[in-house]
Amino acid sequence: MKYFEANFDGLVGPTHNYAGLSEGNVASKQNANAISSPKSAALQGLAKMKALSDLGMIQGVIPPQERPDIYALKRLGFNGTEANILEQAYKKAPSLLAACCSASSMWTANAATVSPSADTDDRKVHFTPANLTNKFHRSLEPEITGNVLRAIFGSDSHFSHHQHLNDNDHFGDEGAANHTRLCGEYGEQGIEIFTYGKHAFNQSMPKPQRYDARQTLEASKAVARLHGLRDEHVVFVQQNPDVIDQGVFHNDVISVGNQNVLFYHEQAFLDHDNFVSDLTEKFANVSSKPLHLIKVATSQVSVEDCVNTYLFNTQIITLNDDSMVIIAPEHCRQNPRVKAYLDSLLAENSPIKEVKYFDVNESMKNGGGPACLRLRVALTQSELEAVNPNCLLTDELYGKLTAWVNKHYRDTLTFDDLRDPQLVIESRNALEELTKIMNLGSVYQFQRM
Ligand code: SUG
Repeated sequence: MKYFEANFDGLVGPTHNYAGLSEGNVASKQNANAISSPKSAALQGLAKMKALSDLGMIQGVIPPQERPDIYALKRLGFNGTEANILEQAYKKAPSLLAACCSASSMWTANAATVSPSADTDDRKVHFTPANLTNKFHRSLEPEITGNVLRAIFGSDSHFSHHQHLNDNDHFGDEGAANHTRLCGEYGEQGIEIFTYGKHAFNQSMPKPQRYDARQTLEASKAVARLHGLRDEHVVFVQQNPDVIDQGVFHNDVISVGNQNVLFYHEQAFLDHDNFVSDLTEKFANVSSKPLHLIKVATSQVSVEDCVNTYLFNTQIITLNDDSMVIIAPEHCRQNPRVKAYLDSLLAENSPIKEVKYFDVNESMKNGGGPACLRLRVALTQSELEAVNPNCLLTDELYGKLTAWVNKHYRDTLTFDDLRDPQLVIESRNALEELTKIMNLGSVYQFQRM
């Protein structure tokens, strides 16, 4: 049987903007109120998807959500016509308007946690949408994410969909951004690493002091239970609270894995030595392949450089010839220390043979690198055949989506533009057309009313 790792990238939505909504996310705060370009953002994302597809990877697309989220504004007490709701929110609660317009569903590493069928008790692929409770603008996403995932992975005999965890900080869950799966081949039993930032019920355990930890141990354990994972195939590890306080708001800003490679910074994990011995032992029980732990020292790359360049928010992909390639943001090439490190990595005898750099600057300015933009789903051949084919990138779909973006998206967007009622109409028209292109059915609220 053949196995694949598919990357499902989030298509950037028509309201992409910089609102400084994410405390603890350095780029989001630094670029607050900058002028965004929704069109360039979406085209940059599509260019990355096309490049991976051209490399022979299975590339999927996850559609954006409906924004402005008029329903959220109504629920919070704004009423009247939609134009009125936007105007009132703009005047009386500008932060709420910004939150309800965020295109943040583009970072699909936070859409859900996915466990492939090789790891689960019932041998189905399991999906749990992330509740994203820690940030208001992101907490608006999970329900529609669930609809969208069902529209893409519809077959009950192959896929199992769970409701997102309880909407409460005790179960704060940020999805695959804090979840890494290591394995020999994608279709073999793997080890799933769940990284958390704090304990919810035991307040005496270490936690960051400056910024909130978004993911709790309790949430990670609940997802592992829901997915039917066995204890011997799961590792729970706490993120180093000090790095969260330096802007590492998700573990995928400081660590990334692929098959038998874990690429990470020496400061990433709280109890590094125990973590490594637990992982090494469990990995050896499921795979005969050697485990490559590529640990980057602070003397090679500082945590600050990691946060500024997203060295670890890279994708490590395996090409058809079994060599591994790092998909990195341009920022890594531009930073001399990080570039020197990556050059030295290529000279080493590791599975990583090449680094390819991509311009995803519109996303980076909100703290989202190449890895934030994708949700990984390891699939068998028959599971792949059960995926909605209109959500898998082909040259034809790429052409259609590029034309769709050029037709519907604005070149620039400022905070003042968010109160424009025309933006609601534009966004709905765009999504209505997109649901037809991707054959999604009625996943959005405006289509169900
Ligand atoms: O949740 N930024 C996102 C970035 C998510 C990155 N994802 C991963 N690391 N996997 C966040 O902080 C900023 C929106 C704004 O400020 O306008 C934002 O939501």
